[in-house]
Amino acid sequence: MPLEEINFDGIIGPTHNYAGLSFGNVASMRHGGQVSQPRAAALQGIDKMRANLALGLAQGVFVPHPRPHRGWLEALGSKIEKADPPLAAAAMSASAMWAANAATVSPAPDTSDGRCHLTVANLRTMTHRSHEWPATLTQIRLAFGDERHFAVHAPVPPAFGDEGAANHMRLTPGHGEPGIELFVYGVSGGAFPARQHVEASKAIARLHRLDPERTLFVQQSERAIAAGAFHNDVVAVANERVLFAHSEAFEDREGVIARCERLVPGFELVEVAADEVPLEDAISSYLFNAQLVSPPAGEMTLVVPSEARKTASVWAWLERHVAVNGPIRRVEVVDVRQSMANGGGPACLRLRVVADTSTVDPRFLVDDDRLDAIADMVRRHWPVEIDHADLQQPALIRDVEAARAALLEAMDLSEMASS
Ligand code: SUG
Repeated sequence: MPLEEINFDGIIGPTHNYAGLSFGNVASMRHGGQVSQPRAAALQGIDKMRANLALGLAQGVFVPHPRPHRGWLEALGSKIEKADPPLAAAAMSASAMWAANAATVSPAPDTSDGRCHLTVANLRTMTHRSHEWPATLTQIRLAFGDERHFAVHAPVPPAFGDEGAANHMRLTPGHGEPGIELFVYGVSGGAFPARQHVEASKAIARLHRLDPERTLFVQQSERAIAAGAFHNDVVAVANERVLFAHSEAFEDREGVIARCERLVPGFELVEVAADEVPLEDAISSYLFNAQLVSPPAGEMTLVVPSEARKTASVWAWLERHVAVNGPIRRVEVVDVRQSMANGGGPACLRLRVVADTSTVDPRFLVDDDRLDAIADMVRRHWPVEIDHADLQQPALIRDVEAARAALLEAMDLSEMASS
């Protein structure tokens, strides 16, 4: 079987809530304190996966992590029932749903040992995300356990923040061919933290045995981080030979373009100028947090969140450019509003892995029937609503733990019950 791009989406967990935990993430800060709808959120995520399947794309999933994270609270000398509310909220977060932050992936054609390398992200900058990595590592080791084809690395040491594929892009003539990899790091972002450290990016490039000649380290613009683009995938996305980016995404715009032109035959830049779509509109609409995909039988398609349609400058830009000129030929709109309210768009919800599907543990791959079974568990067990003031209620905790256990059983993954 040939190598193909597989999108692994995080199934949105039963504790999805709005606790306003992510400083620098404008949507999370704005929606903090609102009532969330975990069941609707998870069903929206499943529908997005169905849309990928309908395009003929291979689809995988990651399962929600155990929440509350009892082990993390225990290590802090606390318990969910008694923890201070901010600590309890961090232990209840469903943030592992944003699979783009799970790991950085270098496909086999780029690495010197011909295996696909994955390094789990340490996510050390945000408290509620810093404890995700052990469960992510367990899951990635299971899904990509075939060492003939995959090399899975534990996170780089927490001295250097790493946010995974959200700050990594790949340009290639075709997914199964050698590509160039761009690691986008932050230095500062005004009042907001830069989450990706250049030393973490460099370490991953070394661990993944990438060719230094085909590896770029690119600084994210300070202005983008300060405007709320806490990850590069909020202002740029790459697919095959195409880089779709905002003109203010990178600190050294000309340098990035020149190097891509030199290294990628047929490189195409689709750039959105700041005078057509201001950075703030790009960030609130998540125009760039789109899935830019190449369906096997179709034309390059941009899968945008419904917020893009509601933002006048963004929708006008798409109407003016897509299918008129350039390589992006179609736009698909998906509704992931529950995730968007926490700053997670269509691209945040998925991790791209280039692999032969027959080398992946099949329990992590889905078709429409498996999605039906997952949706059934969601409808039966996911809470309809969560008020973040109720995060420590014993009845809610009992329900969300039972919900995850039921899902794992339905997916034949009960061995992950405690991890
Ligand atoms: O890390 N939001 C996530 C959103 C991650 C988006 N991922 C990518 N851009 N790839 C974050 O900021 C909000 C959680 C809360 O407020 O409860 C949150 O963690």
